[in-house]
Amino acid sequence: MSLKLLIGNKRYSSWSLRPWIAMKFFGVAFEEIMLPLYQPDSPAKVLKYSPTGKVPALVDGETVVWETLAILDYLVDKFPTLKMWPDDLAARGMARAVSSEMHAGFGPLRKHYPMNMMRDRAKPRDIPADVQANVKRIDAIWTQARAKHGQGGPFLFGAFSAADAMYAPVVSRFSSYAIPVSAVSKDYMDVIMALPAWQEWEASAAKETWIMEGNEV
Ligand SMILES: N[C@@H](CCC(=O)N[C@@H](CS)C(=O)NCC(=O)O)C(=O)O
Repeated sequence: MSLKLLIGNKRYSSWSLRPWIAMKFFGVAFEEIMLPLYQPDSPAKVLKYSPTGKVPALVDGETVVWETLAILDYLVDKFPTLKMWPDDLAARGMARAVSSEMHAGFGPLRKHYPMNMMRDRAKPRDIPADVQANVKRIDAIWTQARAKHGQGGPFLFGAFSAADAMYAPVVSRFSSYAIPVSAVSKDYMDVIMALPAWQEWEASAAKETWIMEGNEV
């Protein structure tokens, strides 16, 4: 039975992008079930699959996995040959640490700069101090990962890993809000945004017609 991935609007659903881009990158076949969020009937529709009423959720037969990091780890266990975490123990430890840091943190960035893939990039915003601190930390994570473990390829830990999936929505935010970053981070962002999976997601997001109230286009 094929895997089903429940996701939200591609323009806005940052959490959905994470397992989606990982599954696409690693060639894991799945059926995409897109449920538009923020509509009056959205919670009831999502609750049919996901006990938290949130997306993403992965359905594998009778098994449902929710929470993004848990979904990625389920895929790691189900498809061990795909090597979704780095092989090297030190790299793997750091990849997991920075992925957990993403999963649990960066509240100011998430709150003030929600993902909006189609945002007009010509409208830069002032960056509040708490968001700036998040940006600085993420820039440091990307720079350190690339310097310590990035020799084998252009991604954070060389080859594409779950850590890149976890940070994909940050790439979108830094790009769409024109947030200045270091040259290393800028190069990394260009690599992510050039991925065929990224372009596929972005093309679908561009076709979405529902615009969140109060959100800049
Ligand atoms: N901790 C969750 C967060 C999931 C989440 O907040 N998803 C948002 C969409 S990006 C959602 O479903 N929002 C709808 C709602 O809260 O009603 C995860 O890791 O998957």
